[in-house]
Amino acid sequence: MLLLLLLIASVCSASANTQTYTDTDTDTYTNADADKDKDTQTSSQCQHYSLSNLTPTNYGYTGALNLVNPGPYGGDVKTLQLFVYFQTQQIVRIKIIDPTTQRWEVPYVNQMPLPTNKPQFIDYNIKFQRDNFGFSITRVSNGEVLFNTSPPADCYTSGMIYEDNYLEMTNRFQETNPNLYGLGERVAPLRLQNNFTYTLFAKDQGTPVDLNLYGSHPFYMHLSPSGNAFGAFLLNSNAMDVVMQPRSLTYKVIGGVFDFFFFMGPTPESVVQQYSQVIGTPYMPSYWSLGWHQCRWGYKSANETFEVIYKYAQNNIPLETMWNDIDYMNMFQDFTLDPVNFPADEMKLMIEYLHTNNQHYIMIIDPGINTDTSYAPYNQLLSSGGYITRPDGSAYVGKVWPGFTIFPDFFNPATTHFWQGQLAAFHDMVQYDGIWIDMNEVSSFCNGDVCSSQLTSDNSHAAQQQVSLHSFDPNNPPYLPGNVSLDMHTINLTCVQYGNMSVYNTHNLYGYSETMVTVAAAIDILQTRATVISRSTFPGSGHHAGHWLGDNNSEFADMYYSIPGILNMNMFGIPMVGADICGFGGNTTAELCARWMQLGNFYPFSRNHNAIGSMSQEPYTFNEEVTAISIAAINGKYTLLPFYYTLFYQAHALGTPVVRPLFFEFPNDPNTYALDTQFLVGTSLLVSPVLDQGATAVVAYFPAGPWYDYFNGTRVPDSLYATLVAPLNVINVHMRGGSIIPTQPTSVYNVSGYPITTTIARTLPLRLLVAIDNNNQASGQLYVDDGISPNTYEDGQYTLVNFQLNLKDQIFALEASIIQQGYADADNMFMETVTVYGAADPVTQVMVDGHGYTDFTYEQSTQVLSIINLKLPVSGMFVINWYSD
Ligand code: MIG
Repeated sequence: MLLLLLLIASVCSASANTQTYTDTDTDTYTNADADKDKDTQTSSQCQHYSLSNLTPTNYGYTGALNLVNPGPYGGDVKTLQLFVYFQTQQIVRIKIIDPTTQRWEVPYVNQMPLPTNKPQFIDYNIKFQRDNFGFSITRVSNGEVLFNTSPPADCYTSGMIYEDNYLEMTNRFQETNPNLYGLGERVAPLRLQNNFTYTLFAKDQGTPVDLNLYGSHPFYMHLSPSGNAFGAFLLNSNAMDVVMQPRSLTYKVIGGVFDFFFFMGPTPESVVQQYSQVIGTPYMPSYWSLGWHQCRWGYKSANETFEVIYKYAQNNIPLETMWNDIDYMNMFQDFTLDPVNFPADEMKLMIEYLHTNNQHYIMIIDPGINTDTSYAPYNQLLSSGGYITRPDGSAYVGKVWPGFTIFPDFFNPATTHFWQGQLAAFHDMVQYDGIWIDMNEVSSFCNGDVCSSQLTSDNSHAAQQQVSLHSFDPNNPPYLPGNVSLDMHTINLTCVQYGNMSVYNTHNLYGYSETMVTVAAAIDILQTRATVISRSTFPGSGHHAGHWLGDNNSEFADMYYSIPGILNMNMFGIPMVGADICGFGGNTTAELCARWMQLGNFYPFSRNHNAIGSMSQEPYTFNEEVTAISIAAINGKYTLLPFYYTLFYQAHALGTPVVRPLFFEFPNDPNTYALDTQFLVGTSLLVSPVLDQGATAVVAYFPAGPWYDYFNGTRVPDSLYATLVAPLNVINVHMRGGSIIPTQPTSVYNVSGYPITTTIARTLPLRLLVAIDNNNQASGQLYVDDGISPNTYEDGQYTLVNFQLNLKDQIFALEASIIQQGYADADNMFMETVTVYGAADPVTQVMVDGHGYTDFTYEQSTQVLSIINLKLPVSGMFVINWYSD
């Protein structure tokens, strides 16, 4: 023992040869500060690589990394190549590969081409530690170190390890217990723990807290003590652990390459926007998909499904989309109908009825194709060759709802053709409007080759062969992320996909690949935007489709967890997201469901969904009170659709999240850092739901305001925390001073006999809500297009209006200016009401486009000004003035 210590000490003291590389030739690019990192140590026990030949290139740097000490599991790569790409002023990519042997790299996801030269300005400074290799990234504006992989002298963090089946890299933090977010998908509070190991590996499991779930998102955001945000994305699809310690974060990845994208922000919003430049901005959803969705597992027949539609209408509850789960299928086989309970003629009538009323229909599709030899899709998939195989080329057989199944390989072009053909043929029979893809982790009721007692002898035989052929077991690699065999509830990771891709590498991409293929097929078949939600996701999924958070339970705690759940997905570039409203597993209660209907109608994606065997939870099943609360909640969402849709335009055009945590807007306010019981819609609406059973009040946090009650405009007294009254029929929502939001109030237009849908809602007169801030200003936008055609934004077929409020010479001026005028129907949309919150001085005069206007009311007690009976076309500019004389 003593000898060992002496040895380490002598090795350490022999290593004074510290050097930090910076790009000294190009001072514009780096604030060269060569010898700042004095705590460098070489040849220590934590050294694995040294850097040589660091060379500036047109786009950044390249260099060679040479192995010094091997890592723990063997197969260390002797020489690596380092690339640093200065992508944009705020984005730098650092990639480390084996130049002699091609390793697995994630296809499709990265949308950012390699730079050919450096940006003129950059916000980061990259430094390298030559011996005991590591790199660090510093924010130029304030010198804070954002990411630092250089091991310090005392080796409390180790250098990079790069082996055949194990990659390790540690980032040490400047501060202790930093504020970190992301690393999903999981059910967890918003702010990550500083002493915890997070596993990233797509898995079908019933949403246990803190464990890895359906999607894998190796992205995190770091909010520095300075209030600046930074993002790190590791483009890698292999299973990994991210080990959090108070002063460091360690990636432990079982394959692929290190391919990092770093985002300088500096605001949290800009970090997400920059991330979206790499993974693709969110798709533009169909307008109708923002409406209200009703689903459940366990609608036993077309009749029962139709009854739900009917009861919605009877109770005057808006219903936009009716869904069916796997119940509709014949023996759970995709692309079939149960001939007894869901006969084709009844389905046709039901969907025609829905369409006549401007309503929509979506059903589930699972990936597994049943190996029933009399089932045509099976034979077609077999003959296409587009299925996942064992290493010997034979079809891999797992088990899902229909029994034994093979799995389409969505990376195979033959499968694209197969899938599109099936979906098209099925659409001839069932005129669906969107597709719900489930079980794509990919989920199997087997654990690899162990399929319970019904396991075919074929499978176990193949399994034995596998193990004897390879000593390396991909299902249980030497480093095992999450400490659970990787083939649990999924297919054998020895399987192979198109082009000899190994499922060991592609597992996390199954849902992503199915999403891309399904969305492309849906666009082709429907000739509209695709409305698709997928359970398994990966970075880039949000570029194509939406997501629901999976199998929660009908518990108040699960309702709370839905908030960090939707906020995380918005950080991951998947803003079209919601949780199963009223809860999936277990029995809900009238109280929980009422609260959840109110909260859930602020999710971007609002769907009530329930498990088979649980008590019914459609909004009309409880009592009149819950029915009324639900109608108000859904109308509330429809009223806000112009606002939500504008937020989706901003997401699509700029990568902006639709809903966001409070720290995004108040990054210098530590009270917001762990706040996940409230959230913001856009930057303007603060939602503060009741999350506790029996509560009739909620303590809400109010960061710097002013804030106004969204519903009646009264100003919230300036204090940090307020106890808000919240009887069962109330959800507290506040509007932030400085914002302007477009609405289309629906509740007054409840024409009986016609269920309110988004089709009707979007024809109603508009109302502008203006909330004045402390500088007497406010601003906002309205985006309108036809809501359904693909590429309206790309083709300029939209109208975009900016609203700006200013005060000049005691006169307020609200101006609408047209940014883009490409949607002809905007001429037929009219602004009818302008409501102003925080009009402190009594308003006596109003002018519209320079003419005196008398149709207004001013309420002194609430300081609300309402200008009514206007008829201002959305496609035209206008100026409204008001003042006291
Ligand atoms: O093994 O299709 O998350 O929403 O209702 C369960 C039945 C399969 C899981 C989905 C859930 C859906 C259910 N599915």
